[in-house]
Amino acid sequence: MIETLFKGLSTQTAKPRLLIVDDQPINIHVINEIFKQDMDVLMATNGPSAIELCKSQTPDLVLLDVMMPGMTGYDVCRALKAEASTQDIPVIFLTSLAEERDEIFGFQLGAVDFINKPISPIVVKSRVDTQLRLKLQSDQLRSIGLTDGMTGIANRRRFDETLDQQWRACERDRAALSLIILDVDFFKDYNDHCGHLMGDQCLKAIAQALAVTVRRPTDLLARFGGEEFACILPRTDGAGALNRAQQLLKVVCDLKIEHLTSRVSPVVTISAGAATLTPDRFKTVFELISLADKALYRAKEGGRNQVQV
Ligand code: GH3
Ligand code: MG
Ligand code: MG
Ligand code: MG
Repeated sequence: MIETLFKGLSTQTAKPRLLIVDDQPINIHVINEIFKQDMDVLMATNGPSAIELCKSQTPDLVLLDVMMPGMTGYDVCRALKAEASTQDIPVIFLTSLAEERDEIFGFQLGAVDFINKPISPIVVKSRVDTQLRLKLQSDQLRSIGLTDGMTGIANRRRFDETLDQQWRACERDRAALSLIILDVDFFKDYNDHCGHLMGDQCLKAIAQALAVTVRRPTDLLARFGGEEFACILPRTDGAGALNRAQQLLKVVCDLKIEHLTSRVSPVVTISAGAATLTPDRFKTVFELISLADKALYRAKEGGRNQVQV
């Protein structure tokens, strides 16, 4: 369950994934011997395939040779740091270049360490372990910073970041982007009648049920505000969003959480507003949020426990 709630963020249980880049297969072999027991090792013998592996496999650390034909290790590092999806992967240069200015240049490009060949296996292992520990800590901090503490789903910050990213991606691909905003019906009355602790339990149960339903890897469910949730659906048209919103209403209803003071149903229900836009430079994400918000308002006005678009 936690896996699904944290989808998109790196998991901490698997072996660390290390990418070794060197144009000499014998060098790769020597380093692989040090790490193959404890790590999931990936290998590349040139810059372009190293970059490709970073994008597709997101290693936790890259050990990068500098002198390679065509694209140098410096070029690779520069490319990784320029791209959002790879810029947080730590890079350690491993090179026979031993001049002070080479080392300084490596750090200026964003490397976290610089090791000279010939290597001492135990020193390489210690330095890699240190950087992996730091990487794990920063992944954990990032994950905490993007997660809602009470429900375990994405928080508002992650929602905002993701909506911006998906807006740009859909604009580039001329694809539709849908947004659903959901709000618990008569939740103030639920709190008043059952108490805030039960109210919290209710919100957790709703978040879990919604999270199980939002399954596509590019979709994101987030806690939007107090008792409001939002669901980002990239590459989804209006009909798809309506369909998904109706599903979300149903799974909450099916929880059958007793709500004796609701004026719409004997169990807890939610209302939803759905909106769809194909992003372009004349529109903004705020328009999409505002459209979904207005639709939610109509769902409330129309009697609650319903979807409006
Ligand atoms: P409506 O159907 O119009 O949405 O009515 P409502 O009562 O749900 O709306 P209102 O905005 O008046 O009340 C929202 C309530 O949600 C009030 C607030 O105390 C409660 N709430 C917000 N966040 C939390 C939370 O984290 N835990 C609990 N227990 N209650 C929360
Ligand atoms: Mg080389
Ligand atoms: Mg509300
Ligand atoms: Mg409400």
